[in-house]
Amino acid sequence: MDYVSVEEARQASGLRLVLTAGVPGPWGESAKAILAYKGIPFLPVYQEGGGENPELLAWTGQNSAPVAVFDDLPPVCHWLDLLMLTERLAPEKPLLPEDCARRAEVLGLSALLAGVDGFAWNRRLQMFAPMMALAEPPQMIQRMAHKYGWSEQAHARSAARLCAIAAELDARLTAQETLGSKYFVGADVTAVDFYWANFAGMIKPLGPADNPMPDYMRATYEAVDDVTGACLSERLEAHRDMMYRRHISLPLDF
Ligand SMILES: N[C@@H](CCC(=O)N[C@@H](CS)C(=O)NCC(=O)O)C(=O)O
Repeated sequence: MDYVSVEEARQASGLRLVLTAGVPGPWGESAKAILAYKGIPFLPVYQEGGGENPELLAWTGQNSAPVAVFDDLPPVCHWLDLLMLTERLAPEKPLLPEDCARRAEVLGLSALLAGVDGFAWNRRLQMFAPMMALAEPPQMIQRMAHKYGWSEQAHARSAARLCAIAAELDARLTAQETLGSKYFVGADVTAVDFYWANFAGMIKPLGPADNPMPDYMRATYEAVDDVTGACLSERLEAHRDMMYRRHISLPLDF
């Protein structure tokens, strides 16, 4: 993927999407998959994972990725605001149901996956742990550990939290099967299907041909303890694969 700098992006109009360059950041990949599904083009903008990213901070008030900036609207960096922006830009391919009860289900399940203290958040705490155990953790890890709530206690409860969320998703799929649906909510694909497909890779990434992530990152993603590994049920994995077959193109490009 060809990235422009923050400075260049600030001069441009239309949709700009700030992404962690060179790696498949799970929140960024979710945003890209949703935008591609909806047919919304964007200009990719460079963020250095774990870096200070001062230009990004000056532009958007924070230094993580992804961030979406459309024309002169305020930058959106939270998964929900980003999803709502895509709904606004391409309402003809909705990923949130109109029906309020179903909409609440999709948003609630999405928050369990993408939100603070959710599945991806807790899996990330686990990924920091080996480096946080070093006498001098690398600066970039210290920075991210601080931003993303790492502590011994938070890490200690991460596997239970991850597994509880995965069990809830598995139960949903089981119930949906009896209704003849392959998706988490209703009969059609929604945002939560996209989040799961992307976040499942934090436990079992797609192979190198589909996901050419750097070796160091693959090693971190694949280092999963037995409890956490067991939460990826066959049913959840099959859902992930179905999403790539039907709705997300491969290989990943980052
Ligand atoms: N703020 C986003 C999540 C963003 C996020 O967690 N980004 C991570 C992806 S691993 C990131 O940018 N990490 C690299 C960094 O912080 O420099 C949301 O709530 O949707």
